[in-house]
Amino acid sequence: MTFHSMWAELLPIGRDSASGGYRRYAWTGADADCRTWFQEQAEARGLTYEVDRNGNQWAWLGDPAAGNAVVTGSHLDSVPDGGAFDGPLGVVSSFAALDELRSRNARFTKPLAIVNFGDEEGARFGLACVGSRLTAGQLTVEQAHRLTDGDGITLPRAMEAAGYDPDTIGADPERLARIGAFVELHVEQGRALDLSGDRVGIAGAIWPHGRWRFDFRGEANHAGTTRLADRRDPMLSYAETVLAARREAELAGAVATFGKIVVEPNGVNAIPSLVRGWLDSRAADQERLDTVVGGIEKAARAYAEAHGVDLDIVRESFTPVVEFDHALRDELARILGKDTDPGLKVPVLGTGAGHDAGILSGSIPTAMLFVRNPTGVSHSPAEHAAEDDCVAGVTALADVLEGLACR
Ligand code: HGY
Ligand code: MN
Ligand code: MN
Repeated sequence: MTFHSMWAELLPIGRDSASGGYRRYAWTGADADCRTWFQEQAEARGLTYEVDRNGNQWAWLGDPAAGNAVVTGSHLDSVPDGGAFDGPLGVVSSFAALDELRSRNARFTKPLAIVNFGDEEGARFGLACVGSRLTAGQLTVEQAHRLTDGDGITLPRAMEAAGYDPDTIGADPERLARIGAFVELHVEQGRALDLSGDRVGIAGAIWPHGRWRFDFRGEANHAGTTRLADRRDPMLSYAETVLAARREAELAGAVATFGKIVVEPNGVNAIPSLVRGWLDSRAADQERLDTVVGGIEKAARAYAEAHGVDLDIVRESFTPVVEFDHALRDELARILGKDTDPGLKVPVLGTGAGHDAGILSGSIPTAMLFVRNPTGVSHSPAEHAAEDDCVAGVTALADVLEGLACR
């Protein structure tokens, strides 16, 4: 199967016809269809297919127990109305790179595996990278049991409904101990490669980032009959906090986003009783991130007090800065630079986006390849990468896997 035909097969799964975006949320029907596709790809290639205790899918070439395995892959789930590339490009490219290596008659000296990590985006339960966090022991079973979607369905019940056993979830050090290196290919979520004129880059670091929930609680009342002076309107303090987030992020050279909001009772003619907003904030270093989030929290408390509104702030997730393994990164640069002019180096890029490779970097050597995105747009139906660049990404991944697993 070519890159093109695999891509075409995945393309309709979970795509909303009105928005053109993807709604592939963990443990839903669209996710199940993506998983079936993964299993079929594994079996069509004679790979050993397995699902680990956290619901991540694996396709093995060689003996999984032999150790020092080279693993590649990414995720197939999406944000609400996400693009086609964030995640799936890495999984499709992994199968295509294996096909390329087989056509080169590559002689593997180590086991090779392709992985689809579950629930990378956290669109349904609010926490990103659940599959890799559980595996790495960065999310406890108790914490995972408390994850609940917007309809009140817990993660264990959602897994069960999708036909998986939630009683098995938990840290999986034995699995990680089998892996010598993990390389994730991903569409770039910025324009650095477009600006430098390169098709492929290597990841240097991931910014520290997190999600905070702000609950502003006021008093529901009639929109027509309640005097302005008598209101305790949480929407006002929420709105002022959104502006403060922008201001604090600009001051610190960071980013801060309120992208999700729940309003109760959510009636046109009712002053809200609750406004719940989620802050996503990221910065190049921890100190800056602390400054931004601290500034936003302080402003939010002052606005809440001014409007007679109660405020609770909960940090729902946090990922510290990730510096990818320098030795592995240099190895990738050496492999990818060997056929080019020594003056032409593969660019090394930092990113504000989180990835399973970042989560696993605390346990095993990990690295990432980025493929050019001509507009930089991501987490949107407009996300795009040219097919030529995707194919260049497959070749680069095949070169890297050959360099790591065939020596
Ligand atoms: O960066 C994110 O929001 C997610 O982990 N992809
Ligand atoms: Mn993403
Ligand atoms: Mn992704």
